[in-house]
Amino acid sequence: MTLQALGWSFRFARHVKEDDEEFQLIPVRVIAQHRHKLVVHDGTNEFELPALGKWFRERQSTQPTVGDWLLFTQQDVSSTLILPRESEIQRLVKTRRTAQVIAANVDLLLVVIACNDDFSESKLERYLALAEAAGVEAHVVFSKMDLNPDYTRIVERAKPLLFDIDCTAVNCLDVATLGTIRELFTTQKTGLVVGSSGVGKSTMTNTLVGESVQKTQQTRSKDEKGRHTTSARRLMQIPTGGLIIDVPGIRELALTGVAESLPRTFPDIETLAIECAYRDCAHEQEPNCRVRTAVQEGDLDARRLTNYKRVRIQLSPAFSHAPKEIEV
Ligand SMILES: Nc1nc2c(ncn2[C@@H]2O[C@H](COP(=O)(O)OP(=O)(O)OP(=O)(O)O)[C@@H](O)[C@H]2O)c(=O)[nH]1
Ligand SMILES: [Mg+2]
Ligand SMILES: [Zn+2]
Repeated sequence: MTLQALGWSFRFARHVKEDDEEFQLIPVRVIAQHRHKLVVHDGTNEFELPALGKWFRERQSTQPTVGDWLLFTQQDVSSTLILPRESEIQRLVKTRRTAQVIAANVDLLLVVIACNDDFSESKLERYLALAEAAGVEAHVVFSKMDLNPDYTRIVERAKPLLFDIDCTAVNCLDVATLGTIRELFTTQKTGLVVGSSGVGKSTMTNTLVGESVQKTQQTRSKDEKGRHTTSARRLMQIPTGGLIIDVPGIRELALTGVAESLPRTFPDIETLAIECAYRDCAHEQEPNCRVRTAVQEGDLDARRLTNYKRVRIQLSPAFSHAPKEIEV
């Protein structure tokens, strides 16, 4: 494997300074995170790094996480640096009222929705908003197509909400249906799989990654107790290119950053809003609100407007002090 196959590119290389090379700091990617250690890869070898105290005293989001690029030398582990992130996806830890970064430097969010009751328009919109606010490309995967003879009806319901975002219907157990998904990764992209529990995230990941990982896991379980608690999150390589992160049991994803507008997820509403009388129209009681008129005239779904307002509030700068939760 090369550094490029791990996702290394100029986007990260530009942060490496001459000094770093002098100190023989080499780039490594965090491929797994355990309670007391990180597993990093330099393109040739895997190393284990103690989860350093200096990181753990800081805000949790500055601790290295799966997907991070570090500059590291075995001579002096304490001089390890974490490179600026291109993106981060957070999870809200309700009990501790903090956000935990579950993956860094993600290029692609694979939103998995099953072709059954799992689908709802509002859920899809919230996932798309989440990807847009995080600055990450989204692709919608409709799973379990094989279990629903009418699965195209679900896809048809979703299509008007997708605009320039693509979708694919798949059977996660059948590799022949995953060609399009595999293609998305071939430029060494890093993808994170999200979706409700049971929709097929792990099944799709396993099918894409193939036997190699399953073998690794079998080998691990022999020599390592408590496998389940140790490798909950791992960056896995797809043999045809790219890297994939499957997160078990993810419920609440939080949003990083704030988005004043969501032109990609809600282009229809934001285009209408240009014609509202007030520039900061909230589309509530204001006179001459073009958006509300569109609802009254049947050109815009009232449900969609309600969901738009909800997502906007969650992403507004006024909420920026707290992790922004989007229940998906
Ligand atoms: N027929 C069929 N079964 C599927 C498909 N995708 C997943 N399954 C089955 O659905 C069940 C749940 O799949 P998982 O991959 O564990 O779901 P998950 O999204 O990873 O769930 P969590 O880890 O709990 O978030 C398994 O029994 C899979 O075999 C599919 O496309 N078709
Ligand atoms: Mg799973
Ligand atoms: Zn308005």
